[in-house]
Amino acid sequence: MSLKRILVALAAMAATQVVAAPANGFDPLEDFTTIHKRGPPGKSNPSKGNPGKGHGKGHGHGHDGDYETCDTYGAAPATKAPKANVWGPITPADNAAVWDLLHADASLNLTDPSKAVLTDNYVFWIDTLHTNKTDVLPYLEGTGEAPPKYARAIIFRGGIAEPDSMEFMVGPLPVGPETKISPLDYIYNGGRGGSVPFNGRYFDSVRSAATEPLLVSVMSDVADITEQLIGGVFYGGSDKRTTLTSTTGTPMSYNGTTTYRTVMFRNPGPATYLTPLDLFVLLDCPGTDPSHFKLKGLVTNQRFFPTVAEFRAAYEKGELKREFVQEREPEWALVKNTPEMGTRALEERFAPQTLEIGGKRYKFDEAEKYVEYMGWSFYLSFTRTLGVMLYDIKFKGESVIYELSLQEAAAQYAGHSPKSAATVYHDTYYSLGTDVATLVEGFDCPYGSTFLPITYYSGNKQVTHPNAICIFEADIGIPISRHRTGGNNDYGFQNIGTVKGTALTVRSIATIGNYDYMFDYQFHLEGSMEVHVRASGYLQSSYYYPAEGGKFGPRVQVATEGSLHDHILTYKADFDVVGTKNSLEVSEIVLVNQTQEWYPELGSFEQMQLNISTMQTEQQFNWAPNGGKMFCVVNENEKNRWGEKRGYRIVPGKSNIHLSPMNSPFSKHQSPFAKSHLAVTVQHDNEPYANSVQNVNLPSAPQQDFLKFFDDESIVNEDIVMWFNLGMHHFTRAEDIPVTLYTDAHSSIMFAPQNFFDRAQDGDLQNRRWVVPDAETGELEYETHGIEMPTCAVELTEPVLSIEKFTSV
Ligand SMILES: *[C@@H]1O[C@H](CO)[C@@H](O)[C@H](O)[C@H]1NC(C)=O
Ligand SMILES: *[C@@H]1O[C@H](CO)[C@@H](O)[C@H](O)[C@H]1NC(C)=O
Ligand SMILES: *[C@@H]1O[C@H](CO)[C@@H](O)[C@H](O)[C@H]1NC(C)=O
Ligand SMILES: *[C@@H]1O[C@H](CO)[C@@H](O)[C@H](O)[C@H]1NC(C)=O
Ligand SMILES: *[C@@H]1O[C@H](CO)[C@@H](O)[C@H](O)[C@H]1NC(C)=O
Ligand SMILES: [Cu+2]
Repeated sequence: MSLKRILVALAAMAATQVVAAPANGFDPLEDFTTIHKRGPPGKSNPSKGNPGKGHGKGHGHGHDGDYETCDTYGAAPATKAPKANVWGPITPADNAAVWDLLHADASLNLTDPSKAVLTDNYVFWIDTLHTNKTDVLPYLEGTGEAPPKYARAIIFRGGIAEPDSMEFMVGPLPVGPETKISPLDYIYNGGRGGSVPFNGRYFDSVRSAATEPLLVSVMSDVADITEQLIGGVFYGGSDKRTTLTSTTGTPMSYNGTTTYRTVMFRNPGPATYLTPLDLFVLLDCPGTDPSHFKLKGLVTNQRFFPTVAEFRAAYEKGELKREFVQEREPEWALVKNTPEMGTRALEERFAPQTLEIGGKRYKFDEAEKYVEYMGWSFYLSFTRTLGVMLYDIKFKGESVIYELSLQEAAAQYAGHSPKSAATVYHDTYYSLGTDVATLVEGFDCPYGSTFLPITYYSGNKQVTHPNAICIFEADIGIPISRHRTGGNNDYGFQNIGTVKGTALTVRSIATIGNYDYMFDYQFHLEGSMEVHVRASGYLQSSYYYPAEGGKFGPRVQVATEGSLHDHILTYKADFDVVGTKNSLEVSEIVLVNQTQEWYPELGSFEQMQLNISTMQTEQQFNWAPNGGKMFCVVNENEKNRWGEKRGYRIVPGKSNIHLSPMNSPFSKHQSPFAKSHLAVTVQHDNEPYANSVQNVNLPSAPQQDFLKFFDDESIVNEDIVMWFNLGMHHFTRAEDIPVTLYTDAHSSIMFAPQNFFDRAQDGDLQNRRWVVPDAETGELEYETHGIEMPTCAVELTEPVLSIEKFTSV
């Protein structure tokens, strides 16, 4: 099998900018030796410390000094992972072999997906199956072999007596005599195992193509009306006369016994999501026989017409109006400079940057996708369904989290129209990992970041997106700790201690249709870590109906209303705080009226105190109002020097919300994971995922029901898993145009050591200052630990963006 490499260069700009060089006069890059006394800035010779390595471009130019180039682009120093990455994706060779094995199996009777019709059996996708933790732990402890990899494969079976979608596990890999294809049932609790009824399964291009003739016939019948009413016509997606785009959201079924399709029309073009039109065509399209597909009705002007005849009659009576004309030109909705908005003073200057000018301070094992940073270590994995996943997260050699992964990116909309009222998205349905792509260096991630590709499989081919994940250490803009000790001397203080604040971030952006979700895992120097998600990209908006009075969102364009919706990002954090046996300690601030003997004048007076308890059983739960409950994952068997249980606190961050609708028919039983802020369960190999990728179409008969995880098992001194939700109530606004802003659309959570250590883990950091006034002279003495400011020239290069595809032939 040979690999054919197709390289599409999007842009290859070789411009080089020299952005930092010693200025005339005071030299900010001046040699900063161990003790620097206050006084006139000493004119010492520029040091040649930290010559550029790897990417070294020789000498900087254009300034008096003769500086080496900073190591901004240097590769992260190599390291060797202590263990093989047993969580990593299956290899391209494994994928191809699994593909061949499936197609060689006569009982599966598979058709080439590119030629498939509704009544064929064909592969939907192949991905990596999670590796059972029970098998991994002995390997990590050195008492067992590395567990083998397994693939998971979803097969659409339109060709069997009761058509469905069926999932299989294939392994062990690599494919050999032991390899078996077996039903993948054990991860699903809905009652049908890996089988999804045909009417609930993913609505792929084959199903879409099968319903297109009905849609085209309805829309052709009313083309004269749509031209007047919404300014366009639809004769089919590939018909040259067509001037509209059609789109369908999810869910498309309630319990898998039928399929309905709610078609919405928009103006085509890059800003299509912002140019919705006031027409919906509702189709019933159950089963594999298109002769059973029927029109359910048309909706416009917020009125429902069961038949084309009734629709036409209303139009001919002059009852249907176009109140607002939707924009057809996309210019106003593009993320590009808008000169009409004017300019801002000093905007022509190069913006501040975060650069790893001292050379990278993290190590990377490229083969095992293993990172070490300032005491932290972890492995990366990736799947087409869930994107980037982290495993075996340790700090200073002790385990903190076994698995940290996104489980679902859900959204639910509201509105008085068939589309906005009925839309619930589960982005794993769309294989959100496959939407993780190109990051623009210097903008999406700092210049000089480490960029990694992602690979997934499309049929028997591998698809690679280069520059899809970035890793970088950045200045967080605050010291992590500092104190100025008050002085009884003439200088006002005795000392100032301040510790440089930086953090390592692993970032990816998945553009799932309209939205660009940015996923960050951030590691702080003192042992805490944060998970952030931000959203940018286009609103899924609605046609503007003034009669609603803004209750589903404001008008944001002539004919466009921002639709109210919730975003809920569900994560799994399998904590293993110094081992697998953990408990969840809840410390609640309670108010008590009590007396203290030495305040007889007060009698009984109010105080707060902690009511400390251990949560007993699996449950979903919420953050307390006013932050009144602290949740800590503790190890009861491990105490710190002070006798306290060692733990990690789950610290609320920004916008820690859960899904608002609790009883909506569109999210009733297939989205329970989104309906609480937090949840805790016992780890089980058959409960690796909160959701299933085809659940969204089964709101009343889910394939996977997260609620079934909660069967009153004890969580005391057990291997517990925390689930948490990040997100936002998307309170849409004019400033969502052209796209939602990452600054505001941001949610986060933190995990911070809580008596995990005997003291804060900042004492061993050397990038700090300890400033003491000399007792005699008052001159300030700075302790710098010999870490010198690099005296080098920063040369930044415009990134070369590319989309690479590797196709096996
Ligand atoms: C295999 O599938 C095709 C349709 O793709 C069908 O016509 C044929 O009857 C099937 N063969 C068997 C043995 O089921
Ligand atoms: C699905 O829902 C329909 C309509 O409510 C009902 O008639 C049918 O029994 C349900 N089927 C299943 C399998 O739940
Ligand atoms: C404390 O006593 C005051 C006065 O009687 C009462 O209003 C308050 O509710 C009490 N607080 C608590 C926590 O019991
Ligand atoms: C302390 O917490 C426990 C467990 O939640 C609860 O049963 C008890 O009532 C609380 N006590 C006070 C004083 O709030
Ligand atoms: C993982 O564990 C489950 C539950 O014990 C078991 O059914 C399944 O076969 C295991 N998977 C693999 C790949 O060994
Ligand atoms: Cu939104």
